[in-house]
Amino acid sequence: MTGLLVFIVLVFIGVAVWQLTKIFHLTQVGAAENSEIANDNDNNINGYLMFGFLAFIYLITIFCVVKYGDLPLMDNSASEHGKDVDTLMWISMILIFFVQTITQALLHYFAFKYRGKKGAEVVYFADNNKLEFIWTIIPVITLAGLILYGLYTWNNIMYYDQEEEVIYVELYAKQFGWEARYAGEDNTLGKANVRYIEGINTLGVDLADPAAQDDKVVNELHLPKGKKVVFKIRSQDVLHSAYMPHFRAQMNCVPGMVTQFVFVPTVTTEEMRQNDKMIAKVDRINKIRAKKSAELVANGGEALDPYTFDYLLLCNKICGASHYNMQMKIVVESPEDFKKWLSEKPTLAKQWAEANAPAAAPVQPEAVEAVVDTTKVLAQVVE
Ligand SMILES: [Cu+2]
Repeated sequence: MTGLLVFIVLVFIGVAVWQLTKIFHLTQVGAAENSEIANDNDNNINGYLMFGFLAFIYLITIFCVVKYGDLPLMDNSASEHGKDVDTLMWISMILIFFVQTITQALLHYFAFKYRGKKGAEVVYFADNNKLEFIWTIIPVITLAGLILYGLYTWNNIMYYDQEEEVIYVELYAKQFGWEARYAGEDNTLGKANVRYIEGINTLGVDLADPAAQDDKVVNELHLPKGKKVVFKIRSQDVLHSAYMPHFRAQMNCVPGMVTQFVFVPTVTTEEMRQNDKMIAKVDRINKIRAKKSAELVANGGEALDPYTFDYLLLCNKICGASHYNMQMKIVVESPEDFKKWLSEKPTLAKQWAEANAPAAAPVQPEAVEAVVDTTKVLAQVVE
């Protein structure tokens, strides 16, 4: 709040100074040459400032690459197709970096070279076919190559053979959280519709559907290493986006339709925790947390727990006030551990039956009183 007030005050001071200078200029009318027209000195200053700005954008780029270059996820992927996405990303980034470095230098150099000079003549020509052909055909070829390569990669990622052995998992998004449903023994997800949402059946599973009888709903996503997982993605309310950055996977969750993503996880959570780069990242996060903890403790608060790495499913579409906190933990483990974990989970049908079982008839309070009264009467009789 203080920051905002200081900012507003500074803006007002700026406006006041600007108005004062204008008044000052008005009082000078006719006194000297018209200072609104740039002279050679102004043009020279602006020409050199162009080089200054060029140096600024180069320096800030170098600074960001050196200081934050290890933060983007561009290697270390934890899925089979991840390497393809990373390669595509690297090619795009190198290309952009190369083109941007050259074009920015040219842009600023020409702004300097052709800065205003008194008496300079301008050469005018309407068009130049050769030039236009060159600067159209180069981007066309480059972009077409990138797009075709991207499409090819995307189709490879999304394709799976209906006959091969896969695990079906449903991801269900809603404001603001995730749930997952496993298809069970029959490996077929039962039908679901938002109209069936009731009580503990938060996904709206059609419990009359035979395929739904062995479905299991969980709040933590477990995946077996090396097995192909087909995600069927739904949303209850608004557009969300299922984003699993470490697996290079992202797909929109659209209310009223089922979207899909397929991948094979290749690195277990434990293995990723042992990865050198991941260890360095976790250390870095914990250093920041330790600093924050010291601040919190100094102000009478509680220290933060140290961070340990976990895969996450995040929402990557701004879907409302708590969007930032819409996440679910993902555990990648050996197929044996995965089987064991899943077998221990109850089916939704069983949970539903338990939650809706008719409760035992409660004891009526009047009946208790009547018993007490009878005891009293009996006691009196005995006396
Ligand atoms: Cu969301």
